[in-house]
Amino acid sequence: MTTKIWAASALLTGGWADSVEITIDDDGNIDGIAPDTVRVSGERVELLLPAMPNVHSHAHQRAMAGLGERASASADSFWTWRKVMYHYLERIQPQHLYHIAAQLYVEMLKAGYGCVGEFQYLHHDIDGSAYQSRAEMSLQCMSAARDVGLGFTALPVLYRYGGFGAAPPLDGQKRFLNETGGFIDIVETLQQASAGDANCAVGIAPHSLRAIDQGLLAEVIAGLDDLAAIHIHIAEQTREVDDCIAWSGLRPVEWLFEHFDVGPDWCLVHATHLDDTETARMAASGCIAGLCPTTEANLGDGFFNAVDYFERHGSWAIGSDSHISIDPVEELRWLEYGVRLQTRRRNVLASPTTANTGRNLFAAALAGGARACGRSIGSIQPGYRADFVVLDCDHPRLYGRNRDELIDSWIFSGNDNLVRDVYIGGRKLIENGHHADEDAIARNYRATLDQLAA
Ligand code: NGQ
Ligand code: ZN
Repeated sequence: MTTKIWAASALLTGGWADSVEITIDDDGNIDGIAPDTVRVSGERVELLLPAMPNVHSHAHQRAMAGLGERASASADSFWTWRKVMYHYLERIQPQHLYHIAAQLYVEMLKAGYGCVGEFQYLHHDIDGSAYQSRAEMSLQCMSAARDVGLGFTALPVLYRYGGFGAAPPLDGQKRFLNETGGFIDIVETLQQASAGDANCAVGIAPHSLRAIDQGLLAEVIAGLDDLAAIHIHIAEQTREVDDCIAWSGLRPVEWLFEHFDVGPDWCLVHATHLDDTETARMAASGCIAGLCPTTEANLGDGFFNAVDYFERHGSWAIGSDSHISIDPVEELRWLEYGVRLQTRRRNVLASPTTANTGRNLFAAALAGGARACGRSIGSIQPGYRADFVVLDCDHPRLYGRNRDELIDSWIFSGNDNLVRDVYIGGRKLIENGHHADEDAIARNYRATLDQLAA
């Protein structure tokens, strides 16, 4: 059965269109788009936008969001937060991860995210031994996404060392570790599990330059086919940059470009500390900067070099990372507010062709996010997934606004959630702000937290 949606206004690949009839095929792909069409049948919506990809998530951290905010005796930092996080994940077992991820993924859908890049590194049992399937934990995340209906790009994490120069791993990292063969097994298991599912893709995520060495990553890349994307944390903290220079004489992004063929299928997550040459190199390569402004603020990372990167037409995307905020609005807003506070100017991340800041940010994050997830999403055009968001245009924040103003007002005017409905692969999963299974999922989440606290 073919589904039809009729939108009074829709943001298509080429720009705004009115009275648009969208036909969706049985597989959940957009089949036809007919602007200026009188509505005959199909569900009527006011404003239809592509759903936003969320390119960076560590699902397990959803359960500890807010628990890293208590000052310790020493000066708190990214690294002290990491200790708290490592301690928290010590007890998480597969069924816990499933319920945490299901809750998280419902929250993502409700916020208007349509796909998640799950950067999953909690592979093994508590003592570091492999589960019966090495892919057990990543499969739990994949199942949660499929059950909830969220698009999913699995990014199983390659993790082998505790620091630059093949330093031995820390005790708290034993659940993360794999050699080449074990890691390839995880990726291939995920590829088999998702074969034929148009809502799923599989890439890889070397955790960071701290966690891999050149030979290991080269071997893994050579040993795998059909990867949706390669994601890596990079240059997030100044200490990481200093350690990289001390080890190799090169800055992290510099090192990566010298040793790997970084191109449009790479997503460099955070990339907070770039010099001018690195910024230019990233922009020219076509890789995606995976920006997570709320987590980067929360962890005290610093500011991404956005002004220069935007001037150089660099690609980028957003992620909710540690899940202290699950909201594309907040990520886009804080990206712009960061540069306003730094430059003491306004509308800094608008562009010569798109003067409306919110619209410019939204469109760029859709395009970069789709590519970083390695899927045909983020764009309303034939052949792409029917992943849509419908906003509540009667809400006082949006009422009376038109086209680009709607997106600007959504992103820059307040905090209540304006996402009314969300479709993934043509299925309406969020209706009037609710997911059909949200109560059961929330109950399981609470029971999981009780178990972890016991
Ligand atoms: C992570 N998260 O792997 O969850 C990291 C922290 C690390 C962020 N970088 C740990 N936001 O980088 O070693
Ligand atoms: Zn991360």
